[in-house]
Amino acid sequence: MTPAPLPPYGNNRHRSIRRRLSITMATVAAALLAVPAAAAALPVPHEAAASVTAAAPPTLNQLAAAKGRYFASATDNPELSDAPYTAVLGSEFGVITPGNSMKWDTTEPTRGQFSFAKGDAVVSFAQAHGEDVRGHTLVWHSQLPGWVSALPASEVRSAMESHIAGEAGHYKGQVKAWDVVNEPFNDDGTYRTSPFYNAMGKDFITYALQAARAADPAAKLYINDYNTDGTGAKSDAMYNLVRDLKAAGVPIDGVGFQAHLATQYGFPSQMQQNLQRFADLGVDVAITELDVRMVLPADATKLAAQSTYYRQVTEACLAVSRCVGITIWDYTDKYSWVPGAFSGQGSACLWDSNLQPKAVLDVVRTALGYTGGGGTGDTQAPTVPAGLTVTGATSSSVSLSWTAATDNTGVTGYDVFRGGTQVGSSTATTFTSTGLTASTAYSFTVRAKDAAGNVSAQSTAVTGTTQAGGGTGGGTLKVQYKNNDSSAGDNQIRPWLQLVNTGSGAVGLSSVKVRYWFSGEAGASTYSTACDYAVIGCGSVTQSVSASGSSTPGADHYLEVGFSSGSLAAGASTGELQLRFNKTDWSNFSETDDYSRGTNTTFADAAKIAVYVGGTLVWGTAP
Ligand code: 9MR
Repeated sequence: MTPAPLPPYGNNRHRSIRRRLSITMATVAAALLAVPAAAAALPVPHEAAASVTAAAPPTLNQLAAAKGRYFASATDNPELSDAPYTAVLGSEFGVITPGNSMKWDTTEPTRGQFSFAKGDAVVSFAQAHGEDVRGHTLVWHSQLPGWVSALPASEVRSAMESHIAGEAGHYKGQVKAWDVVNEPFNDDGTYRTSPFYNAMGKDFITYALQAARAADPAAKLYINDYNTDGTGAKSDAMYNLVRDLKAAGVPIDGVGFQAHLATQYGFPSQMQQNLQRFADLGVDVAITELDVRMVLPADATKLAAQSTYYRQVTEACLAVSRCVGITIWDYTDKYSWVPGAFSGQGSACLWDSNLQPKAVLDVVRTALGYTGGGGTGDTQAPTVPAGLTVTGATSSSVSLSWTAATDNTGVTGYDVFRGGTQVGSSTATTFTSTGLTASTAYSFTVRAKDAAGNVSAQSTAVTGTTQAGGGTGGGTLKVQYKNNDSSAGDNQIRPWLQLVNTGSGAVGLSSVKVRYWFSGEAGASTYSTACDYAVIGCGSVTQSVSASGSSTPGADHYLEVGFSSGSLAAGASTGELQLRFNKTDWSNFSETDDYSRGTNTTFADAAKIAVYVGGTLVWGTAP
């Protein structure tokens, strides 16, 4: 295939979008082949050039056009007098949509008396900036003047057809696509009652589409709705409607998916597959009102979800060849409909309320194929997560925690690697790696990421070892300690210990180790150990002393206690282990600062003596 010429940009975008709305598969494929590398070198439209640096990325519409799509924004008439706002509106997008000014209550507030001044202002703005217009909307139950609702049923069809003829006729040739019918369904997939449905049943949709085709034969005709973005009853109802309209030869060119998403409600199920099944009916599909709101205040978790949703919507559209473009329901929080409609929610748009680009804008750019730097200017990676530790293990899982990383725009999450392969992500500073093999050591690292896709280097690795299997259930162990040493400055240390199984299953003792940290002081670096008495028998108790490598005061060595055999039943204790050790030159210790030492002379839980099962820390805090 010979690649087609690049889609025109900048002041020629009008032509590019007109062509886009009837784009063929061949031009999509050619654009995909031809443009990404060249896009970054294309001139920035003059409106943007005044306010951004030479390193500014391509516009959203340029990036989308390189993928054979348009990128659009809603707008509204009061906003058109906000010069900083219109600088972006007029440069970043290939298509704009009036959020209100083509609705029935504005265009025909009194029967037969049309008022197109506000809609015309949006069209004029678009034309002055080389942008196309999506018309929104001809037939909708809302923002409908009272006179329509008051009509006798017998007059509603003619009023509807006159309205469509008047409005779509007025904008003939100036509106590239119309949301002819908006929101015809209830969420359960039944038809919504409205003056139109009440008067004509579902045939009002057919009549509306036919009237729109007659008024402007070149305009693409859409049905548009919300909560049809993923699969479900409402989406099925829309699918069945479009299938039946196509089968009956009713003029329908596209289906609009509003995509008003919210981080607290999850991402629509199978959006890409859903768009594809509509496309397979022989219609275009479009994302028509995208925004992703959240319950305020925003935090890293919500922002990460929002970024993911914007990315997934963009990817879904790009994956469906008949998805012609994406419209965001205004580009800035300054004019978003969300706070007015959902109290306490917001931050739904790509630019903030001061018209500053947000990090999520870079996420959308990246999803559209942009690989260059620049963007919101954020090329700074988060700090490397520190303090990665194993906080627990079962026979099939290892739990991790780490210290939060920091970032100039905020950390949005962490990737977790096991043996060098990413095994998951977390928006919190904890993660549990599951599906592991018993009694096996695994190496873990984590890295931090931000909304612009910058990632930190990987953390220092930590080893987590799963518990032994055996089907007895994961026991939970703790260690208790009593100080049986009357002198903190003599030549022996006498930790008396007992191990307690607080879990609901037996634990095999041979994989258990207990560590008591102390300072070796001057003198010999070799040690002797003794077990004077153990309820379970000193013969099954092992002891050794090792240098710890820890720089924590009082913790340069540890006594490690193990067991050669045996099992500790649920709820059972080993009973006391009367332990003692000394340096081989019998030089004195100075125990008062020893990390694991306590002064209690009856047994008590010891948080600074650690218990490991199969090498994994299950009790206490290691230095
Ligand atoms: O953005 C529009 C807002 O300014 C209006 O107050 C609101 C009134 O219903 O309509 C908004 O746009 C809606 C669109 O026309 C249809 N889908 C839902 C949009 C958000 O409410």
